[in-house]
Amino acid sequence: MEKIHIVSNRLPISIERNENELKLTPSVGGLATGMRSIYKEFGGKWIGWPGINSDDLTAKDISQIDKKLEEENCLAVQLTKEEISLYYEGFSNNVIWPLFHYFSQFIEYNSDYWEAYKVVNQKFADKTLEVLEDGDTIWIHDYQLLLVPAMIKEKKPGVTIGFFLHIPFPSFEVFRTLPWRKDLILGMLGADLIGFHTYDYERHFFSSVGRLLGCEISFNQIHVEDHIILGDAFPMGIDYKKFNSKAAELFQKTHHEKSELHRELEKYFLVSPERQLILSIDRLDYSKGIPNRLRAFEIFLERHPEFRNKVTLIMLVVPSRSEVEQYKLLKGEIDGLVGRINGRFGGVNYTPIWYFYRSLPFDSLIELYSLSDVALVTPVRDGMNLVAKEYIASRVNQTGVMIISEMAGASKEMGEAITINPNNEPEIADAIFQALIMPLQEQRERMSILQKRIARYDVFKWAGEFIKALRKVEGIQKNFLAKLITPAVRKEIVGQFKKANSRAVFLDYDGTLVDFTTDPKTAKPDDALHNLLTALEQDERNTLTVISGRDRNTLENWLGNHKVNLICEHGVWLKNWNEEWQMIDSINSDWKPLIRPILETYVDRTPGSFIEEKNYSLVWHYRKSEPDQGSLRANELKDELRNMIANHNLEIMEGNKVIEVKTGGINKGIAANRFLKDRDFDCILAIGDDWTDEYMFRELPESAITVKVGLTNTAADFKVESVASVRLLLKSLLE
Ligand code: GDG
Repeated sequence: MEKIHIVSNRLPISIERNENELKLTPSVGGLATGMRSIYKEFGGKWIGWPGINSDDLTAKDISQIDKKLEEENCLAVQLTKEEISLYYEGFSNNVIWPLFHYFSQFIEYNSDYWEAYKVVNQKFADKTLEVLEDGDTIWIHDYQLLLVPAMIKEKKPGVTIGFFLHIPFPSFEVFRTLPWRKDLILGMLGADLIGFHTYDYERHFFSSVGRLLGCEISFNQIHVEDHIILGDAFPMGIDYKKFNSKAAELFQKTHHEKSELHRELEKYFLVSPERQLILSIDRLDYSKGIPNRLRAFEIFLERHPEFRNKVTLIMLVVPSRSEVEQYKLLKGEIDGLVGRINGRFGGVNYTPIWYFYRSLPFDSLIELYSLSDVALVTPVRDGMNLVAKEYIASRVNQTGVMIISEMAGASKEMGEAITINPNNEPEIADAIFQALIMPLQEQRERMSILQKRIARYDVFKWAGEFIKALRKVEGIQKNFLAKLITPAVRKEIVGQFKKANSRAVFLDYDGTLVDFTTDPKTAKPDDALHNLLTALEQDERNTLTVISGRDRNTLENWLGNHKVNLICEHGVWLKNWNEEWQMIDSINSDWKPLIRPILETYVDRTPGSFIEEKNYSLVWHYRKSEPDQGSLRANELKDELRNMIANHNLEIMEGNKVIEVKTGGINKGIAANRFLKDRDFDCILAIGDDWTDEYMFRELPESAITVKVGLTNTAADFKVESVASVRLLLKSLLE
């Protein structure tokens, strides 16, 4: 059976030493909680660190652990204390975590961390390779293992790999500061599908890939050599039913069956029916905005004395990364704030904040969710935040108010919650007030919509959608590889070409015969190209035509000495090699004064861009501009022009980093077919690289052999990767 293996830093089970015994406990944290519900259905192993240093273990312990984990379908990667300190606390939590959560001031750039990160990632990759069988799929999780996809792909190129990032991916301006930024990106790109919680993180990732590697990205596909990688947003869900039914079950219990916590909480409400509880649950982390939340609660109590004695904040802070200095400092800050607020507003019968610094069992968590009137979730950055979703799922009677930070991925799915900016403490205080006075009817209206949404897109749906997308990318890759010219296909094309007695060869120029340069004027043919054309044109059976968007003068200057026909400006002009230029169709250019000022505005607004004027077209080039800004402006420009072109019989052509406006009814397809009219060829070969060439691929006779340069989708029969591969193909026609 085809299995899916999961790889993550921590296993869903942690091993602890209790006196002399090794004890298994469920791991806390978003990833473990979410994935625990599904991994057994995948039939594979879960590979990860069991949470105990291998230095403290004897060989007997290790075999005992392996046996216990085996029963849970888990496989341990053993890590020493030093590895944990450098790879996990060091690189993962002191470099990537702060960087990806926009806390650059906490980053420790330390090359020892980086070296350890590579070594440990390799350990995870090797452990995974040990259990991998043909046909298996791998799903790797999170920021601690960014290099693992490429490490596995290198050894097993055929395996399908999914990767999911549980934390935000930062904007390029932040990501670029990392010395090892390119290595991390290349590591991730070993995967076939890369998932993020939100579209924003996905967008940031694409922008970093584009800026650092300059590879082709179309829609949500990245092309790196002959590998296609799909990126997409999959907002992680929770096991909704588990939370909802547990909450319902707790309500059914009699007074005596209830836990001590449950009874204590109920006692709190017995004093006065006006009493209300606000809940806050997080791992101890600076990204969670705990101090902001406390200060906002303080402002609220200051502004609303009528709520003192009536509102309590229950704050559960789960210990996490307690070895890291920043976390120790944060703990101190929180302790101080809690003390200050309790000291300021508390009394004999009132403690404003009940503060627990520990983790609680699952049932207690549900009791807190079910009995709190408001959930206060205020992270300054959070990939998703599952606590918010769990609170919603646990509200069996559909009351309760959710206050959520707009910086949490979860806020994107919670339009009915009260959203706040976590840095605006007075705004949070207002939100607390609004939540506490919200009528029950309104609470139910909002909560029922939230519940429907969270219930529908639960953790099973999330994982299912991810796996579905992984299967889809396998299909895309197969399709893509099917068109790529392999040595065998090349041989076949050459065979067909050789058999023919008259052959028409249409060649685009930029991006096909020569590589792009930042300044188009410098993209002259080099000696190797001259020699190649000369060799091809010496064979009487070959009719060569360079078909380009370039203007007449440039092409004639560069290629005039060859026995090559020239078609310019996408088909406006034709020059048979031994004749004068002729216009293929009668056209006018009286529209130019109308369009030029628009393009000029875009030149002013987009540094590095410029206008090229051809006889019958105007071109806006943005290759030299900042890439994101260039494509953004290109889209704006297309929109603006779209309204004008219909009235003037114009056409917009989008080439490689160019937008060209030209008279309608002319394109390379029409031009190539006009050229073929009244001539007889028994083999037609056409090669080109961009959208303007797609006209040619679509409109040439079906028997033509069409080849696209580049890896994006195309109407051509075949693809090659680069100008070098075009030259190789042309060279083999001579053999
Ligand atoms: C990362 C990302 C993303 C908490 N305290 C206890 C306990 N928990 C459970 C909660 C919840 C999980 O831990 C926390 O998940 P979050 O999503 O809120 O936060 P992170 O741990 O930072 O998770 C985050 C997540 O990955 C998933 O992709 O949402 O943005 O930072 O499930 O219930 N569980 C128990 N006792 C506790 O005291 N049993």
